[in-house]
Amino acid sequence: MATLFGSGIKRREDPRLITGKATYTDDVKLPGLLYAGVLRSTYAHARLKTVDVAKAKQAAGVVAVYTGADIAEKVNPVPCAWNVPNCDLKVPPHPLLAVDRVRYVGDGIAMVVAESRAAARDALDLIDVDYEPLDAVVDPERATQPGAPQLHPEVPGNVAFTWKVAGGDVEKAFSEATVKVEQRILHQRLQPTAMEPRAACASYNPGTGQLTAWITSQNPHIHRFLLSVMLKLPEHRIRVIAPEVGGGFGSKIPGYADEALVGFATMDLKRPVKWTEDRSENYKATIHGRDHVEYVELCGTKDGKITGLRTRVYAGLGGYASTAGPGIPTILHGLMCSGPYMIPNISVTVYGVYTTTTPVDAYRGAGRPEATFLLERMINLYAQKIGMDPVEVRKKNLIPKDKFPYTVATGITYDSGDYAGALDKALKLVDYKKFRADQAKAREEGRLLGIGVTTYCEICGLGPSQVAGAVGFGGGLYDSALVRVYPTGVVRAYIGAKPHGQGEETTFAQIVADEFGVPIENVEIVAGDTEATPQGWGTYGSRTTAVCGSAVKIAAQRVKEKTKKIAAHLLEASEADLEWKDGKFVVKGSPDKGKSFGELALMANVAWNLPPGVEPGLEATAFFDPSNFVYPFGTHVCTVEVDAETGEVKILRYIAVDDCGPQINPMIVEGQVHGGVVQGLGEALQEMAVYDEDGQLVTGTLMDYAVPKASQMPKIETAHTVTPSPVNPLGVKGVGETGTIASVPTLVNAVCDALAPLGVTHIDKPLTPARVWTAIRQAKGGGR
Ligand code: MCN
Repeated sequence: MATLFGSGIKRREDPRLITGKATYTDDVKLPGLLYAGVLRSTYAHARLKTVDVAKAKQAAGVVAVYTGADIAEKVNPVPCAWNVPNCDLKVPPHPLLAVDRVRYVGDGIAMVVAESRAAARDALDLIDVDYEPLDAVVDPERATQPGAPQLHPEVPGNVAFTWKVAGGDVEKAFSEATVKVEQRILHQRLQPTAMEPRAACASYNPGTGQLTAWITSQNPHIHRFLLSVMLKLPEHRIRVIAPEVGGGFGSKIPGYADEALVGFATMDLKRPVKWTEDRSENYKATIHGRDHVEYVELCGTKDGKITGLRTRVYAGLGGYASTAGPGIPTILHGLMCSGPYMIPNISVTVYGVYTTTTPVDAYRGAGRPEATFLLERMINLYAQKIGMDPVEVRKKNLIPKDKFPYTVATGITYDSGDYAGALDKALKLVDYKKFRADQAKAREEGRLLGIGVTTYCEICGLGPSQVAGAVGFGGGLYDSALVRVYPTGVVRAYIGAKPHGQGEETTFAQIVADEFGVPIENVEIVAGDTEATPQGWGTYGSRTTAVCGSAVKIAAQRVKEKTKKIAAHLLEASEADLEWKDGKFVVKGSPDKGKSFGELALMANVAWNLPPGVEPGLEATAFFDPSNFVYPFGTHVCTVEVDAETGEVKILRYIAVDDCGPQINPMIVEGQVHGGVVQGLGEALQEMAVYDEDGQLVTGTLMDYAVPKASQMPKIETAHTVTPSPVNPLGVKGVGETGTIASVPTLVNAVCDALAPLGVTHIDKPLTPARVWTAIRQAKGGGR
């Protein structure tokens, strides 16, 4: 029987999504439903002198208005759940509604609950807030300098933490090195733009004391826990349902005040309450990503051997520490600063800094795009300085495939890899030598052609729970599956993770259908309801397949072991004499004597004739905790032509060679790579959150925030290599973030390569035509 693992079947979730038959949080309608709206600060930093809600309370249709003072004693602040140790982390309280001070434009001040959405909106305008404006600071480096506005009294200098990791002897490496390069690198702040903004709907049953909350959530079990903390309600009284979620990209991981406020209001009013962001609100009130200022130095020999890397990072956290905020620039960025290279001496210092901006948390790639970008940019600068081809420098420093498991200087151990294999494949696809020859010819004609080659690896498949505990993550990082077989032989797998666009409804069904030899139509994957699914830790960090998929596989195997016992009993054979063939257990040598999975499912469930000691029913649960992270890798190549007159960048070819181990569904993998690359090219070319000096978000609408459009994107050519991971039973690695991680330096290096003859060495991303044009003018000695 042909296996489904490896087959590019169409995503089963798509028909309902693209025909409008899916249920999102905002589609939830309950009898007596009320609508909430949140009044948000229009100042980046201000004292709240008075918040007068009298008029709003009187307005037509208004049922309740809550201020920070009203609820302060009844709820707990929004917790930060990644308390990175050994860095003197300071997490000042983040109240659900501001009490005496606001710290970013969008900080919640009051919540109105009304009979209709319009009434709630109108009433927000009637709230009179008397602000005493304070100075804003939006740049994380400037926020640490003397005289900068201070956000939290308990955090002098706005420095929330100082985190360091070091391996080898970096001082010695730099003092002995013959070649050194340095660069200030900016990872601009980005605004996650999921198609569906955040929403929450909650209903409370005063009889049972049970709260049900529908939330746009990437991790319902984490949200249950966070709600329990914020609402002071026992966890078993809370059911979180994440219906269809229209994309998250990290922004639907954190615990937010708004979701808890909806829970609070429904318990207070004993009527269901719903709140849904609009896009402008989303851009202010939902987390942002990146926001690093880095000072990076790299040293090496004249013949291309890298000997040291040192970076000092100012990582913006926003006005408060978001759920995973402190873990991203440290664990997911600092520890990944060796990339796929053997760099014996590394030192990373990260200052986590509060600024009067929207809180920063995980955004697709979270820390790893920043680490990959700085390495890949520095390697190109180094190659330029020593006059060596940047691909040669990479080849000289890549970790060879026979060195795995390999421990890098930052202390983490990579599982498996064949970095040179992926590089060779990509170079062949682009025909690197020919491109260099074409480029030389084009240069003679005055045309600016460039090529960028990124070799990357990333940490994902998060991860072993023990490590999670050791690095201060406030939860486990195992995952779970309950595989239940019905009497008629159809199967449901209830999973702990919560896919929200990635396609596991299809890929996990492929795993189960293969295990049982049943058609995929007989298998359904259920996710996103804490009442139905076993404890899991969510979909992020490209972990779902490696961790939760492994739990699915193991649970299915357990079910199958039970059916084997029953088959042996019914066939009056010993288990050792049975073999699995074409969806049946058959007696070896007598292929006509067998029991199909369907027959065994029925016998297990009706329990008429079970072997002694075997319980009725057919289901199994597995909790899988991997022994290590997984480290996917690959090489991305981009060729560009730059118009020196306009600064416009035209992408000629984009090639992505990724290795995520054996691919369950190559079509889905390709889709993930495409999506990731497009997101990364958005970061490289045009996306940037812009605050003015007063802390106003200038890019607060889709008119101003430049999300890439399909028409702007190149054809993306994909290829892969297959290097299994030894740390999970499927051998898989993650692929959900590879595109965002690899594409940004690939594009920027290609443009810098194109402009090298003009003397341009570096341009801060995003590479808008204006920036490229200015860099060309400045390199030519002209001004702006
Ligand atoms: N897959 C596969 N074979 C492999 C590895 C993965 O077939 N060897 C498949 C998986 O089974 C799954 C998909 O590829 O269908 C991605 O799986 P995985 O790499 O495990 O990533 P996760 O499911 O954990 O997704 C998280 C990742 C992250 S961190 C972000 S952010 C992101 C992303 O996925 N956000 C997304 N992709 C997204 N895609 C959509 N549509 N929407 C988002 O919000």
